[in-house]
Amino acid sequence: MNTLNDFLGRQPAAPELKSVITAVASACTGISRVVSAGAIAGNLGSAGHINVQAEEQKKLDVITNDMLSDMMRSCAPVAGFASEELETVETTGRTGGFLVTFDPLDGSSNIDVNVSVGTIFSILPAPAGRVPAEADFLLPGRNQVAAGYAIYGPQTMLVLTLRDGVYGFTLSAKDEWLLTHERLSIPKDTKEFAINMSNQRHWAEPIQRYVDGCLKGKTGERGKDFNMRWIASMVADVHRVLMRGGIFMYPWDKREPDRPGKLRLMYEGNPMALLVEQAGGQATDAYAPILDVKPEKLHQRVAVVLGSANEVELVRSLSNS
Ligand code: AHM
Ligand code: MG
Repeated sequence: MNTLNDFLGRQPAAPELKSVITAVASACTGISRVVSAGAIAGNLGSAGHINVQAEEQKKLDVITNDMLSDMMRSCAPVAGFASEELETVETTGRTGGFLVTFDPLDGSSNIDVNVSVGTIFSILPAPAGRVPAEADFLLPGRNQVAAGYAIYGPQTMLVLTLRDGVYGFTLSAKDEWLLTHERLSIPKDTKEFAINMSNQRHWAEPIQRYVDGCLKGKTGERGKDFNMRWIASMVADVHRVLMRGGIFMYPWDKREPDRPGKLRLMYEGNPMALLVEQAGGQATDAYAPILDVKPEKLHQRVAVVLGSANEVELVRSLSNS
């Protein structure tokens, strides 16, 4: 079976980009071990403080952020990085190469109940000839040169795009990433939707209408029954969409009207949108492609509606009408 190294060897990408991907994958191998050690290593539970997102940090949020940050500091082509868990960007003093943004442990509310979590990453070009500033990270997602995630589930997998299709690698018992899934493709139609239904009363009217159609099933205008899934781990929900189709939504809602959504553009929205588009799906903020959003702030939020193209298109047309 081909390894990640074999796969990267065949890609036309710059060797520096391949080293960044190898470094991220290596950090994810280590993260997989600390996540699976759980209570044995005393890794579960709260870290006892609140992060820059105003959310309670788990011990594993801190541990995994440190692991990825250390890896980025020692990876020569990385000029700077930004994490969902860190207030500001960190520069390495090097110039050129790449910027990396990451959510070190997405879905961390699930850690203590042993449900799948993941690491999400996005790789952007760094400016040439100078140490990057925070503003250099604020590029629309279309500028990503690569993106992906690791999922720590029944299997640990790395799902990756270098802008030419989406590939899945499974971590072997010998800590090798083996190519197990080639050119993932999201079917255009689906009968499966994922949304946190407990927020229903807060949604905008077009989202209410769309989900109402799914709930009415055969008896409503959609004329078919739908199934619902919500793991509360974006990585796990998006992984299901990439494997068998579906629509995943975390829309804007009325609870905090000035906040575009819950999920973060730079660490969650953009990398997942690139993967989904590369697999033939669509990824929007309900109105327009996420990859075209011009970031204004590092920790900016975004509404997310992604997955099977015909369903995402239906939400977009309801929202724009
Ligand atoms: P996190 O990065 O702090 O883990 O938050 C993001 C997570 C996503 O993985 C998931 O889709 C969402 O938050 C779940 O939110 P909710 O608990 O409102 O259902
Ligand atoms: Mg997250």
